[in-house]
Amino acid sequence: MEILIFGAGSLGSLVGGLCAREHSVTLVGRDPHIAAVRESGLAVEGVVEFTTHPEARTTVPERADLAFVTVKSFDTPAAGRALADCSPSMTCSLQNGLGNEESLAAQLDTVLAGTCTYGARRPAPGRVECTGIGEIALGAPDGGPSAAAERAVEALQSAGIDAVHDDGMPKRLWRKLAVNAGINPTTALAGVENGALADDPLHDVASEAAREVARVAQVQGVELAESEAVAALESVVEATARNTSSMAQDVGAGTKTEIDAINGAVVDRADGRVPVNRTLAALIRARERGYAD
Ligand code: KPL
Repeated sequence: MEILIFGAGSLGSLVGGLCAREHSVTLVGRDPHIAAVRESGLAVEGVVEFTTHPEARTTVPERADLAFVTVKSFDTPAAGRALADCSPSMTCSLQNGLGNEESLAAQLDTVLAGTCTYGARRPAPGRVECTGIGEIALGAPDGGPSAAAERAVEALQSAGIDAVHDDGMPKRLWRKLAVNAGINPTTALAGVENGALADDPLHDVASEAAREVARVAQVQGVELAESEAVAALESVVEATARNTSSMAQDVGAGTKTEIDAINGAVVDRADGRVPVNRTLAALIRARERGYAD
């Protein structure tokens, strides 16, 4: 199968590297990483170790059977426009936040929702470290069976990736949103690793944000209990205790965050009943406005 990875950051490079053990893979991203992969291949390190030689480009190729979108959520509309040029048979979002699938579906046919719990880090151009084996779940964005998701899961499994087809993706996406809404802004504002959220008072703030997400999900018809959202948050805090969340990395580097697709998306769908998410979104946006100073 021709697999295209749009966004060769840490997660995209890891998924692309693992897929390249079985499929023809094209990584689309930015130099200097792409130039390094073109020159010497992609070194996958950590829990699994091998070097592979996917095609590496800064623009999309002519065709693809399956595309994974792994860019930041604010770049999703541009990803959809770029991918429209090679019209993949199916496109799957493996991103943070809500709204990515709708945005891709405005440009592309057969869009799938996905989540990934593999851990990845990109220590240097041309290298990606697998920090933990996890699972990729794919399915129709609105739930229900999907023949396309079955085909995509088979392609991942044939490359040795733990992958499942989930016909309940809306709940999985809201549960992931609860985790990100709790962990990402609190770690970014406090400047701490994820594990710091195990203790009060940060635990209180993060778990209340997750509870609010569960309440909004319920209003949207998704049966996510508050206790399940908090349990998911606590298990990710424990499993990723030594990680710096993506938002903490963005704030540390002074780059744009995914606040709009995470806490901002909760506020937009909530009609004013989410004071913790509203406060966290306002504080992160204030930090972003202050970057230039
Ligand atoms: O998805 C993540 C992120 O940092 O964006 C978590 C799960 C919080 C891991 O750090």
